[in-house]
Amino acid sequence: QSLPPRQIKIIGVPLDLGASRRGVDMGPSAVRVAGLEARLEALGHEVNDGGNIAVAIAETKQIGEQSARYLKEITETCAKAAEMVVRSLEEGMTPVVLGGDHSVAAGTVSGVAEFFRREKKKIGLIWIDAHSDINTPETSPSGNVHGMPLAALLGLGPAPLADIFDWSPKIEPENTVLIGVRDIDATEKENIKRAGVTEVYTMRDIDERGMRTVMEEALRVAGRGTAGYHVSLDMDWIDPEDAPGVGTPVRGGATYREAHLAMEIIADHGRMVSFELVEVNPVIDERNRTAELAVELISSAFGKKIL
Ligand code: 4U7
Ligand code: MN
Ligand code: MN
Ligand code: MN
Repeated sequence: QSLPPRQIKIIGVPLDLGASRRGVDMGPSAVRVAGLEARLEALGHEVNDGGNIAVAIAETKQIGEQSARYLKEITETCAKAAEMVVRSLEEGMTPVVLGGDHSVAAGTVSGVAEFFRREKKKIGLIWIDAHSDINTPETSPSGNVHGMPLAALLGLGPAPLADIFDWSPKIEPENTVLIGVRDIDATEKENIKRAGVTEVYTMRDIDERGMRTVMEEALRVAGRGTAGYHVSLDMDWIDPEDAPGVGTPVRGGATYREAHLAMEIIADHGRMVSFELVEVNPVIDERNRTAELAVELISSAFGKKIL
């Protein structure tokens, strides 16, 4: 049923310090309860669940600077996640990171980039999100670090997150693609230009050109001259009708089938080196349906076919 079987390492990161709405720390649990491990095994993969990384609880910590709340604790968590990702790749396993809020991506992608840097290779990044997450503490309207991970990975800041493993930037703008964006701050538009990212596929591009064309182009760009790419999937990319359990819902997202098609095309290309799924919020979900959709989409990304 699925293409070449993989050894998959699940890494839970119950982090909610990067978002203002609480509850995404329960995301990894909700996705496990929805049956992730069994579904991936049914596809022929070997799955090892590494459990959750220990994360600080907001109530026990100081907020720190309002321009990037809990940046210190988030950086510590991201550094741990990055180490776990490096170790998984060293062991020949494909990391599947479960958030938590999207600030974890600064750790996950740093880990993947660090592993391939040792082989003198670059990686691409497929950022699938309603948002562009490219604010810095200077430009952020909210001070929420989950709006900053892409800026960190491209080397714009915040510095502690950008400098995990003491080098930066982790990804080149020419191998970075954004897919499905529909809510970009004015400050982020400038940051996209400043970073030199040109491959931004908005929901309008998907409407006009279709998901298939957009994905084929995006994967080509992310894969050009790289060892492969990391896929970072923010569940708020999907329309809130189908994914109500997210912290920052935005109307006009990908449909159920568009989301599956995107994942199916990623699986067909076989060049994904790691995957992460973030921002599932069980507190506002309806009977775990967003987590169930998350499991379905991960299955499609790992080779589940209709026929
Ligand atoms: B998510 C926002 F201002 N841009 O910076 C910000 F609109 O990981 C939202 O994509 C960030 O869910 C959303 O706070 C972060 C806001
Ligand atoms: Mn995001
Ligand atoms: Mn988002
Ligand atoms: Mn193709």
